[in-house]
Amino acid sequence: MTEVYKHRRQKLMEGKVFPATVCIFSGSAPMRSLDEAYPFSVDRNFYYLTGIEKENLILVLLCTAEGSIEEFLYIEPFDEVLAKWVGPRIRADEVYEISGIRQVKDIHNFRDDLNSYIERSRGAGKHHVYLDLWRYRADQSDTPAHTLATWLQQRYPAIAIEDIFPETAAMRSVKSEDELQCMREAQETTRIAIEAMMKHAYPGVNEAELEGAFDFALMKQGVRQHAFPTIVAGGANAATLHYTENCCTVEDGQMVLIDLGSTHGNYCADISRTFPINGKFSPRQKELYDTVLEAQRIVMGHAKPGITTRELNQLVIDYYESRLEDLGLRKNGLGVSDYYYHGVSHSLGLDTHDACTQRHPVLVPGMVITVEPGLYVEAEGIGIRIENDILITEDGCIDLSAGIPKTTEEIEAVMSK
Ligand SMILES: [Mn+2]
Repeated sequence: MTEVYKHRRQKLMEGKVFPATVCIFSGSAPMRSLDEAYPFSVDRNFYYLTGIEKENLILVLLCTAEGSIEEFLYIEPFDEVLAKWVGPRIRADEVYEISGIRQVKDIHNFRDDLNSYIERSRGAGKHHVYLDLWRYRADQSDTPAHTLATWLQQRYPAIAIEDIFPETAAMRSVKSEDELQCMREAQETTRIAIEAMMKHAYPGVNEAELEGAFDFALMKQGVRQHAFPTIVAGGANAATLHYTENCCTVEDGQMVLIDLGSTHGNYCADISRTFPINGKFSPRQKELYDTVLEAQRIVMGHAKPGITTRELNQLVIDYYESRLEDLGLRKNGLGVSDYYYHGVSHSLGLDTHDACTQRHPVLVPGMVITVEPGLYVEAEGIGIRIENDILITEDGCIDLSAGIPKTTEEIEAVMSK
């Protein structure tokens, strides 16, 4: 794998010329309360370029005057006492073993070193410093990259600070065979855990118990990391798209919507299924369910290079438009947007809503996206979402989630076991 990370770093530096420096941070877990921190989750760009999952590390790539690339990893010094309490910090030989980076430096010298990189390039034109400056919300706290950008701007107003995000996003949005292998593994562990959960279902079960059945089956397979917080939503709870309370009883006759995923090597699966808690679809449930299933089939039939996710979503809207009357849903002036109010696809990878170059990307071979039409009829206490993950190929797509029970017959068969 070392070669994979090396190759990615080389690709990222292609076209960059002296003087230029790239700094990518691994991040650190925010504090939760008193002496307790939130679980650490490595910065996905840092992981993509190094394969290392430790806190407080900085990757530095720089172009030299001679036209070569230098690679450094800044780490915290090894601490014997800390090692006894929370485990060892990474050592230089491990850094090399995982990432292929030979030059390991003390993180305490990072800003002085940065100063010398900038100083060294004096007279050689504008120094470009590339940082991942992605920000999701205006008022979210600064990342280490934002803090560094502010610091650099104050001290070196003549340098140019650039956002590396579009470049890492472009690289990450097309998956290699190694990455796809991880994604297939995540699909398989998710499939096994979903089937375990379906078999565990019974009228009167609590949503939390179903979540527990899924988690137990994942942990039995050695998986501890979810792609995102699991959604288990019985009856009308399913109309709340990101419902995560998972604490209500699911009564006989109700359906339950699950949206969840396992991970493998930090690559995510993102699957939604909807099933009747008593194991048997009622005629009305089946009618609505098959409508969503057909919408998904239509999207998968059109997913190929050249089309955008916005166009795929329009296919769902158009199909629902044609079905609303028959389903008895065109009443009180209600339209499709009252029953379906999210997009059908997003990019999937190291992040569940993966890095993407555009909001509605044009599909290219190697992209992995979700296909997740939904239909939410709150008045009937029914919310349905069916979500599979697909790989875009040269002329169409491959359904990576094909093994996970989906038709009403397949689901009833699993639940009857
Ligand atoms: Mn999704």
